[in-house]
Amino acid sequence: MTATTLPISADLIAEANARDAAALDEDYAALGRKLERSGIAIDAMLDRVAAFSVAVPSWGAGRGGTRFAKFPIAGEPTNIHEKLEDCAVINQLGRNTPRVSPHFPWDKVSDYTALREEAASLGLGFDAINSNTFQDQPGQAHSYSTGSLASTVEATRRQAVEHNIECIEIGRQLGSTDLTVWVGDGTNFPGQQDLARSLDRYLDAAADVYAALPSDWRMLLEHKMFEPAFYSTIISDWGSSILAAQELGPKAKCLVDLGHHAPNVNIEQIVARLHRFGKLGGFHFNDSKYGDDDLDSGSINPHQLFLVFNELVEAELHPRDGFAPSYMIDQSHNVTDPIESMLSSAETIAACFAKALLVDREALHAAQDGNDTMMAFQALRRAYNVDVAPILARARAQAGGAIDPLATYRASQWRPRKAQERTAVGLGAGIV
Ligand SMILES: [Mn+2]
Repeated sequence: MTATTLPISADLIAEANARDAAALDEDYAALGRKLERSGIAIDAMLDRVAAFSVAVPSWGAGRGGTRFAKFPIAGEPTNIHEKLEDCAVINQLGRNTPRVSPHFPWDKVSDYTALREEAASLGLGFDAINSNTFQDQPGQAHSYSTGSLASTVEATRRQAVEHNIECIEIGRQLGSTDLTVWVGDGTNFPGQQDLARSLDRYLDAAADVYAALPSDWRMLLEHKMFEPAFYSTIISDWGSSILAAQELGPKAKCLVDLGHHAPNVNIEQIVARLHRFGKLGGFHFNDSKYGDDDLDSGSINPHQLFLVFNELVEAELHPRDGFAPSYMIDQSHNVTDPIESMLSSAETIAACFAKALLVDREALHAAQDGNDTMMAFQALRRAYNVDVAPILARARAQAGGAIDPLATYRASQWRPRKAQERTAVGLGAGIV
């Protein structure tokens, strides 16, 4: 058992909580009385919320960028060790992000057993492994400039397959059980590639990766409509994703990134459909206004996030084929401190989960079956309108986290302290 040393002083958290405790007790009691009138025991909700968690991506700990620029902040992490430290800060204060989803080759080290122990010493474990065949690395034999798993070049496809297999091997050492595969393969011009044959090549190569999965692993296929390819993308939508997952086999599931759809698509319906066919594997949470904006979860459309969780709660009540979706934040923090964004986002995600739990399912189903449209809608609206913040704060505090995570984080002076210790990151552009 690895001894745990968390990065923020427990005394500082305790002092901050002592200031906020009386107000929280009052708010929690008031909400408890309100929920009790609807037959809901707040402590049971608290237990569900306390058990909820979402993974954070290692790359999310650094400032993201756009195609145009990146504006680093002083004290940003520059390697996986510093990223783990920052992720530990997020989990220590928020208490609902105990796992980090690493990315290879960005997070490569020479000793993964040591990395796993290092994470454990910070109170963290590892979530899904993300492979990367959407960019070239120094010294790479074959370029991915015209595709990876779907490349027309056999040696390139083999290289992409081998990279994914290496990711599985690393993941085994880190204690992961999911491989998330997103490929940028696609075309920028009509006629550039044969749309049918390129999918055949992808499916053949993906089957080679699938064949290397250990028995308890899953392969999560992440679709995305466009970018970097702007005419056609190989796994562009949930339809392509579920067809590929069905062809690959039971360990292949679909991963829904909230930003990877056409504008105004009904994502909660996609969630229900994927679940219906036992193919809902996981989520990348973020928000968007125009495209794959990778904005903070719930910052633009928190209602959509609530409706997604409403489907997830329904799915949990009617499980099919091992319902165990993996939840991860996938955002690009261009103008905020990534720690603050992920603290705020994890809270928003947990809040939408809590609100979905509050839906009176009996009333909802009765209204649906009786075609009482307004009352069905009101069953959702009543839950959405509840301010669940006291439940989230109580869950954090009872686990040793902060009642007010952002204020406590700022009081800790973490970033200014790290600015003194860490090497400055370079300028440059690039979406991560
Ligand atoms: Mn994603």
